[in-house]
Amino acid sequence: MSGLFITLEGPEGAGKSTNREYLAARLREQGIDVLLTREPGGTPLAERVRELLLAPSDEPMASDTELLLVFAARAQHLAQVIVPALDRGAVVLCDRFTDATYAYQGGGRGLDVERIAQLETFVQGSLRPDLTLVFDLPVEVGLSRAAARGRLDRFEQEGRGFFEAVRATYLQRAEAAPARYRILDASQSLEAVQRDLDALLPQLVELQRG
Ligand code: T5A
Repeated sequence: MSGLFITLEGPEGAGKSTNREYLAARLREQGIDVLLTREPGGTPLAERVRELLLAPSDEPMASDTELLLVFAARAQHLAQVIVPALDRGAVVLCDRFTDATYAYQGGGRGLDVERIAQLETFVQGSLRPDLTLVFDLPVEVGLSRAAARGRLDRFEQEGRGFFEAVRATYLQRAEAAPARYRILDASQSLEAVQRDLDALLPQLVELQRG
């Protein structure tokens, strides 16, 4: 695979969706082939699984069901979209990927990290992101941004402790493998976050060309 796999991560309301568009536009200005996608989702079938995962329901979803649905959607997304794009040499910018599984199902739900790691290898083989941008911000700031948009999805209805664990897991993972992660202060103004992304751009272009 000759492309570059970049993932955007962070707690709720961190600004990933807003900034992925910005980053894609900056990379395209450099003449780079960019594929913008998201998880859960990214293909029609995986988007249907996303609906199952995000829709509030009277029937509680077992944590193992949630974990397996996340990886089922990922298997489809990898086969249909991510791997072909990397094979043709594109930069794949993916809004959430397996770090989110460690953060939400591992940190938030408390599922065994070893089980997540086994599924990661089963579904992805040796494929891992080349670079992960973590949009970090205090939980209450992110939740208030998400709440301002109106109706909350199934995850957004969780309590504060869940999201503190999500945030802590992202930061622990970034600390454990600093070469792969860049942490951005997402509590700043949008303009300031985008200045930080601009500062990262030369590095991303070099990674793609190198
Ligand atoms: N999930 C996902 C798992 O549990 N396991 C997994 O393996 C995966 C892949 C997906 C959900 O699925 C879970 C995690 C999630 O709960 P999602 O829609 O991808 O859902 O994720 P969310 O975090 O819910 O997406 P959000 O849209 O809430 O957050 P974003 O994308 O980080 O934030 P964004 O860009 O939509 O911004 C939110 C609001 O804040 C404003 C924006 O204008 C917008 O209104 N904003 C700012 N305001 C002020 N200053 C800034 N710097 C701002 N940046 C953005």
